[in-house]
Amino acid sequence: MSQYDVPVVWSPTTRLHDPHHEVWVGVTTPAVEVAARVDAILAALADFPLVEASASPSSALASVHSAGLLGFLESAWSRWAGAGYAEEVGQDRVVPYLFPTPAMTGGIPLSVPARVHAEAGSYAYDTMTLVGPGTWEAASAAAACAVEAASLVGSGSSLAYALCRPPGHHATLGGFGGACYLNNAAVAAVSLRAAGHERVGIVDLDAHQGNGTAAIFWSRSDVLYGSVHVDPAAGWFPHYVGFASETGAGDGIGATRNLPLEPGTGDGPWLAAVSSLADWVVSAGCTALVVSLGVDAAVDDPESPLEVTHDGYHRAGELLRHTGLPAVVVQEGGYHLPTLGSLVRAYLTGHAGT
Ligand code: SP5
Ligand code: ZN
Repeated sequence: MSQYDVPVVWSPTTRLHDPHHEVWVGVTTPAVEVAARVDAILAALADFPLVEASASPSSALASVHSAGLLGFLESAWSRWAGAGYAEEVGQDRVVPYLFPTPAMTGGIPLSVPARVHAEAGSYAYDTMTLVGPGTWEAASAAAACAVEAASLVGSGSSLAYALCRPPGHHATLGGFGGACYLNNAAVAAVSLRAAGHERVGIVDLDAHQGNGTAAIFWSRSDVLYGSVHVDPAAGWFPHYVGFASETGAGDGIGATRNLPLEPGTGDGPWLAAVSSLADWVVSAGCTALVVSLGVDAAVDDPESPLEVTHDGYHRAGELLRHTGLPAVVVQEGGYHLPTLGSLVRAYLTGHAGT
């Protein structure tokens, strides 16, 4: 199989979300998950066949996210714009203000707050993941790319790539964060389940553990989640989860695997972890694969301290090709624009066997 056989499912609508800033430890900093990422990846995949997504993501989204989250994301920007926050306080994106965790509420039943700047904290779990004009449209279009790529694989293609952005693996059933709004990999997995695959394996190569995907499938045995990522115990996002001790609950006991690595880890140990996850999904009887392809584990990436090379990503693609499983590759992170496209290409050509 060559690159000429790997469909790149994308949508121009994904460019509509362009967060110019984020808020981190109270400081406004430039956004890294920018619309230019789409074009950096497209440019590097110019000889792959392009497919513009036209699928509806609604039913897949309803099966992985709460109605509350979907309704909030769809309406938040127009509520914010209509309430005049840009003019009155100088903030032109939806930013949470307080978080109704048990630390605040102590178990008292909650009411829905009157103002959108208060309600945002019911769904946003960090201050870095802002909602602006086009965020809902772009995130929905990214989910549509995942549905369409899964549909190609569900109907017989061996490999399809969904150029999803904003990314998705930090989005939970009822929450958004980590630059993610809707969980594209989870959408791909449930779409493959609906296409008849009894057990689907997700292998997450992003530098950060995909806490959203892990949480969505935490208690399920029909979708396995395995991740290699920088050790949260070394002080990295998502900080609270992503530890090796987390292996699932209930029906999902044993269906989650986290392989954390020390900052500074390069190709050798990273590929050993990828190989272990590849063997695991095969031995567990998965018949289809979803790859959460973050390329932010690369050495030049500004958002992670892992030191994987282009050759490492190419070899990771080869390792997952050797599972023999049909695969949907979903884009996650990767923030170094000069190398982003070539890293994605390195992975995909490895997975395609070219
Ligand atoms: C999908 C994905 O890769 N999400 C990344 C989420 C982790 N972001 C953590 C950011 C930590 C603070 N970054 C400071 C840089 C200031 N712009
Ligand atoms: Zn990441």
